[in-house]
Amino acid sequence: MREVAERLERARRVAIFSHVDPDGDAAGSALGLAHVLRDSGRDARVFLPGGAPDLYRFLPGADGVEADPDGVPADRDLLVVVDATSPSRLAGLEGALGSGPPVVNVDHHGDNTRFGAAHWVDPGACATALMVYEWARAAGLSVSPAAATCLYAGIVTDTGRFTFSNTDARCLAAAAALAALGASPHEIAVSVYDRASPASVRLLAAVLSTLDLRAGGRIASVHVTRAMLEETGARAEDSDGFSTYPRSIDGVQVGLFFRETEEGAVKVSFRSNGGVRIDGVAGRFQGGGHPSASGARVPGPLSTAKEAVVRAVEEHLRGSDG
Ligand SMILES: [Mn+2]
Repeated sequence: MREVAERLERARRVAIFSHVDPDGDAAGSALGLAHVLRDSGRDARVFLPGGAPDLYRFLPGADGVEADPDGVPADRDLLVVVDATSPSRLAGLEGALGSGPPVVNVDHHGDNTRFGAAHWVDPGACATALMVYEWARAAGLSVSPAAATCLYAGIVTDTGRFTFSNTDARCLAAAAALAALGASPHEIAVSVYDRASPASVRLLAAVLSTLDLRAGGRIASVHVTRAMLEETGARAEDSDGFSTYPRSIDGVQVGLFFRETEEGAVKVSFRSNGGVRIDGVAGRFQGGGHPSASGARVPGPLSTAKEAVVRAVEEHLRGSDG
């Protein structure tokens, strides 16, 4: 942490980047860091691939989020990448790194490639937003209600509302402190979780009807196709939370969620129960993530991708049976 902290302290004009398909922690940690830096007299710009996701537009500062830059903004003296395991996760932003100012890498994914001039990777942190909060406290910097709101949002979403196995005393203590600093747990929960459109509920019904149980009920999967999005009028991001359903079924050790992308590839979310590690299987498909929550992007079509992934998970479960 120390070298990253020193570089942040010296920086005056910072650009902050995060990963493709920005989730609550990507947006929350990037915006929270930007608030803390600005409140301590720095200039900070936030870049997210595709801009701020609709779901996180309510976060203070989301209006100012910029999409892919044309190269590194020339006046920056430090680039900070948050919540991204490798530069390839930055998609269109990847090209902005490497030629310009030094990069520091702040992340909580154990499989982070430790890229950048300095890195701070803490797999024990429930969210990158937690790390940003702890850095701000250690540096003696103030955390405004706006910053607290962004950082809390990162923590609550990356812990599945404080239910995933990464939820621990450290993360709850930070959440409590952020609430004391002005984050509203209720308003954030309503903004993120209680805002289903009719189309998104119809999409959920369609997706759940694809439920497929394999390996004697130890593997469960559901999928969403482009056609289902068209038929229901839902948006791709409306399915963001659906990966939790297959895993929640009694007896399921691995839950899979397959999403057909616009380009014809298939995004796979891996979720596991009961100490089954799933990040290695995601890694076989050039993906990665956390031991019980990982992701990968697999070539289509959907049926082929699904069979390949299910087979790999079956093999993995047989292997872990010893
Ligand atoms: Mn995260």
